[in-house]
Amino acid sequence: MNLGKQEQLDLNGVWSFVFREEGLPSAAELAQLDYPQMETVPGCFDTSSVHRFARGCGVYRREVFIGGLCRLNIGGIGVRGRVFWDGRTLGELPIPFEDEEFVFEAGDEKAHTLVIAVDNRIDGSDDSLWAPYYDFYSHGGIYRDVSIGRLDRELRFVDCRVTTLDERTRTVRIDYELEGEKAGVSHPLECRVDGRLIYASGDGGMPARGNFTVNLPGAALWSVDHPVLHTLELSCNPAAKTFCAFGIRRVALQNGRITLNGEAVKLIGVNRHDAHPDFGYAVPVATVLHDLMQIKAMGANFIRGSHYPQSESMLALCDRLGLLVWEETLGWGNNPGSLKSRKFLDAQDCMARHLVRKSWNHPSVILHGFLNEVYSDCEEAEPVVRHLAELFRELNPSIPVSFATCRAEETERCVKFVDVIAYNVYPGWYVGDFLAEEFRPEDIAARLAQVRSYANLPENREKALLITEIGASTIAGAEPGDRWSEEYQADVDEEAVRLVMQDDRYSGIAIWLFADSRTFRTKGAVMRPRCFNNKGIVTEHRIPKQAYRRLTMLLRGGKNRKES
Ligand code: ADA
Repeated sequence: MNLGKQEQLDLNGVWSFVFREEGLPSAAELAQLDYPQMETVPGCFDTSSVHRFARGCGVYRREVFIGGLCRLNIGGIGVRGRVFWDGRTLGELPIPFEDEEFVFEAGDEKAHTLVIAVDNRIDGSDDSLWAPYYDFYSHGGIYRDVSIGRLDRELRFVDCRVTTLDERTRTVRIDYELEGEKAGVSHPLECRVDGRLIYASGDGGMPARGNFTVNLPGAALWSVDHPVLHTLELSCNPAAKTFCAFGIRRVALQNGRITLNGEAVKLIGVNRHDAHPDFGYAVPVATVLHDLMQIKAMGANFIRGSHYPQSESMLALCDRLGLLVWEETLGWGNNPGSLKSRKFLDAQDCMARHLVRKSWNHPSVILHGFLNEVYSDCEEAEPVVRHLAELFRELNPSIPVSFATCRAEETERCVKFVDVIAYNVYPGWYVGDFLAEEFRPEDIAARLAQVRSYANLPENREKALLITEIGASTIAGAEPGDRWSEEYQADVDEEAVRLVMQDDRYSGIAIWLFADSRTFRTKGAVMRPRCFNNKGIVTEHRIPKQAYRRLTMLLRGGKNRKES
C-alpha cells in the first residue's frame, strides 16, 4: 500500500554480493561468508555474465545507518529468501514476488549490517509455489525496491485506505489504523484531500482503528481518459501523519458487464510478464514506464499482470497513465497434488491478503485473480477456488474476483464461484497436441462463440466475460510463407480483438503476450524456440512485431489493412 513512503529511506543501489551453490545460509554460516562481488538491488544475479543461469543462493549485503524501532520493506524477491540484521535472522521471505515488511528493534543509531539471501532453486514438489512446469523462468534475485524507515514508538499510521462508495456524489470511505504505545486512547484526527480540510474528529477523538465517510463535491473522477488522482493526508495529534494518492472510481458488475463509474467498459489489452532478458524480474522503472507507454500508444486500456502480483511502482504508473489492471497472485496450472498441500494453500491465502492490501489505493486495479489455469475441472479444485474467491471478496468487496481457466466448458467446475468468466483459449495455435498449420479466421470465431454460449447459460448470465489469453507465436523477422510468420501471429491477434470488440457479451480481451519472455528449457525447443515464450507482440527487447502494428491500426481507428 502506498502508505507513508515519505518516511522510508531508499536502500536500492549497489550491494556487496556472494554466490553459493548451497541453500539459504543459517546465521552461523553467514558469519563465515566473504563478499567479493557486487550486485544491484533490485537485480537478478542470474542475468549477469558471471552467474548466468546459476542455481543456488545469492547473498546481498549492505550497511545501513539507522537506529530505534524500524520498518524494513522488501518489495519482492525470488524464489525464497532470508533476512539478517547484524548477523541475526530477522525473518523469512517464503513467497516469490510478495511484498514483505519487518518491524523490529534496529539497536543504537549507528551503521548496521543488512543481509538478504535469496535462493532460486525450485523442486517442483506439491508444496512449491514455483514449479519447473511453469511457463516463466525462476530468476534469483531481489526483484523489487528495498527501503527502511524509523517508526514513532508512540503513535503511527499502519493503514489508510480509500474506497469509493458512490462516484456520483463523490462519496468515499476512509479506513485507517494507528499503532503504538499511545494507540489505546482516542486521538483527534484530521483529514485533508488535495490540501483542503474535509474532516476533523473534534476533541472527543477517534479510536485506534476506524473509518469515516466524506463527500468530495466537484472532485474529478478517475477514468482511463482522465486518470485524475487526489492526495489524502491524515494527521493525528499531530505526531502521526501519513498520506496516499487515490482515485475516485467504482467498479461493478451489471447485467454481465464490467462497469467503471456506472458505464460499461470494454477491456482491450495484453498480458504482461514483469520481466526482461537483461534484468529478469527486476525490471527498471524506466523500462516498466516505457512498456506501459507502448501498450497505451497501441490504443489498449488493459493489462493482465500475469501471473504474479505487480510492483507498487507499476501500479502507480498505471494509475497515472489510465491503464486498467487485472492483478493476480502467483500460480500456473497447479495440479490436484498442490491443491491438497496445506503449505501451498496457506501461501495462497497469504498472497491474497498481501495483494489486496497493496493494491487497495490503486484505482487502476479493477480485477483480482488467482491460480491461473488451475486444474479447475477436478474435484480438489472446488473447495480451493470457492475459498479463495470468498477470501478476496471478504478482503475487498469492491473488486470483482476471477481466475483464468483453460478447461473445456463441459468439464469446468469452478467458474460458478467467481464473478467473471475468464477464458484462456488458443484457436489458431494449439490444436490438440499439435500446432495449427494455416490461419483460419473461422476457427477463432467458432471458439469465441462457444465461450459466449457457455457464458449465456442461465447460471452464468450475470457474470462478466473476458478472454484472458489468446495469441500465437512468431520469431521476429519470420516472413509470410514461413510457418508461424509475423503475419500469421498478426492475423490471429487482430481477428480475436476485432471479434471481441464487436461482441457486447464480451467485456474484454487480453492478448497473450506483450513481450517475448524467457521460460524453462524443459518446455521443449519446438514449443518454445530460444527458451522464450514467443507470443509477444513485441520482442523481448520491445521491438514491435507486425501484430503490434496491426493492433495499433485497429485500436487507434486507422485503416485495418494487412502489411505484406
Ligand atoms: C497458458 C498460460 C500462459 C502461457 C500460454 C502459452 O495459457 O497461462 O502462461 O504459457 O498458455 O503460451 O501457451
